[in-house]
Amino acid sequence: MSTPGQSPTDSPNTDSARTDSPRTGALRSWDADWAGLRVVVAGVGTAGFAAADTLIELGAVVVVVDAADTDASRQAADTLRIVGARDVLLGPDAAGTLPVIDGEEPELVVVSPGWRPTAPLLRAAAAAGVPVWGDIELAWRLTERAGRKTPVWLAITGTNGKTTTVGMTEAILQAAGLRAIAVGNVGTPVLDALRDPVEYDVLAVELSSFQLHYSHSLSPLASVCLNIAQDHVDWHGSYDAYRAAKAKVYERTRVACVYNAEQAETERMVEEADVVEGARAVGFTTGAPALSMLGIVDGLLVDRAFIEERRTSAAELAHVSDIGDLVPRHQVANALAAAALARAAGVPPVAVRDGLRAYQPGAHRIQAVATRDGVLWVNDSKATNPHAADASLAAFRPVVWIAGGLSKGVVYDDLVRRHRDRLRAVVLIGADSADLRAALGRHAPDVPVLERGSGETGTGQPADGPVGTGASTGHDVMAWAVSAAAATATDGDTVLMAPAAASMDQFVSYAERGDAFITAVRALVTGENAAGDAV
Ligand code: UMA
Repeated sequence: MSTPGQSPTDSPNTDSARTDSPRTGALRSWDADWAGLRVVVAGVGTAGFAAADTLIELGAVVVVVDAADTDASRQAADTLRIVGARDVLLGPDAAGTLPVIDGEEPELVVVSPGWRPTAPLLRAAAAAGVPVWGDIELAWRLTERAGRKTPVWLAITGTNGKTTTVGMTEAILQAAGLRAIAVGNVGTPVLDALRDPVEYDVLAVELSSFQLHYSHSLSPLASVCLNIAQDHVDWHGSYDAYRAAKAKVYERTRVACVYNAEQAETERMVEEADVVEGARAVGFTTGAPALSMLGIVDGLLVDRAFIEERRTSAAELAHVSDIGDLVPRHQVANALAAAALARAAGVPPVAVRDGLRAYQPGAHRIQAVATRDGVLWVNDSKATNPHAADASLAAFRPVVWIAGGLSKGVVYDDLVRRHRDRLRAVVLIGADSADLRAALGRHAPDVPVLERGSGETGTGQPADGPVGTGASTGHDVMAWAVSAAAATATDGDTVLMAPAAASMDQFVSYAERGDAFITAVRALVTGENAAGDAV
């Protein structure tokens, strides 16, 4: 870790766009001079809507663009026009160019996280020297506001476990009597929390690699990168670029950079980060903790980082059973990370225990759905990459594995090699799961692979084409997959839907994919016919 006399605006950026101009550089609080600022907001989804709405409230001149011309985008556009957007432009053509505002170039682009840096509009902004911020950067600049409490930020990223960890952090902070909320990638934009009549003490902010890429001056109280493995390589262009985005979470941290002591890569990120003078590196481990770490001793979560006598003793925080029954190791790691962030914010040990007891895990993460004829059905739709699927596959044996979807450019060889011995069969979903199919062919040639319309095969294609082309719906796909798995699984097996891929090729979201699985399994168990077609 180093602490140079660097100003926030000099921070490293991972693309060629500017992060500030003299005008935007002065915008560092809600009360700064936002009036009349010409801003293009890219995207009218959750993040873009919140950004546009906020900027309009601040008096900026806002033009919003979105490639989608759908009922949802039109509805959002109508609302923004009513509240005072200068213009909302929908459709691929509109989203492909940088619009002028009142005959002049925009002074700022605020981009939604799903937009790739290579999008033509962003390239045009970079070429014209217009600063590009994400909605998180905008929220950071608006955090200070006269007459309101300034909430502190706890920043959480990682390839897996982010949503669980922000939820646990929120629960621990609330158990300590703080007004705290989980925001960011988890679903509620930070900007919504800042405008909430509730004046929050602490924001537990889940940050995706996309959001970090477009963030430039965040300075959280404490930060963590839970773990890192291949994901979103297609968006970032390379694993190194993905890693660089994740590592930004530690920049300018004020009190504690929390790292995973079992993953050296995260510790290296801390060492490389420019932090505020006095910030400490704090590790977490599912083993016994060294000095300046949180860890596990005799089934207890203990703290050797945030107590005075840390050289000689540890403070008891909670029992592993406070996290839940049958807690997998990665869940213990998430709880330790959440505890470290909350302790950095001054929370007492007892609140860690109370918060972990109160925490309700989110749906779609290793969720037991039903047992029928000795077969356990588990929904892990949230396993959108190999690293997440690895954790859930490791928890069961033998497994009928429902997998496939948008691979995002990752490789499956290690995952298949590690788990081939526990696989009874693989049911492939996804519009194009060629990468996974090929890895199965290379490393698990004896494991039957079931694909729609092709019976048992290692090479077949879905008979009725990708969903979304009018042939069938995501619910049909999942009903087929569940029925194929039911025909294969026997007493003692687990059917695990942990796709190791994103859902958007066949479903609206991982939540919809998980709901489709639950619906199909419940129909199977109750004997109703939910299957779109027979195996
Ligand atoms: N759009 C374009 N052109 C593009 C890309 C998108 O016009 O090149 C438009 C789309 O038509 C759409 C809008 O932009 O109308 C969508 O923007 P978006 O994809 O950034 O999504 P939002 O609705 O703004 O939601 C975003 C996050 N989405 C992504 O990062 C893809 C949400 O994370 C987040 O909850 C929300 O902001 C609030 O912060 C979701 C996600 O899938 C859950 N995250 C990924 C993950 O967890 O793996 C990173």
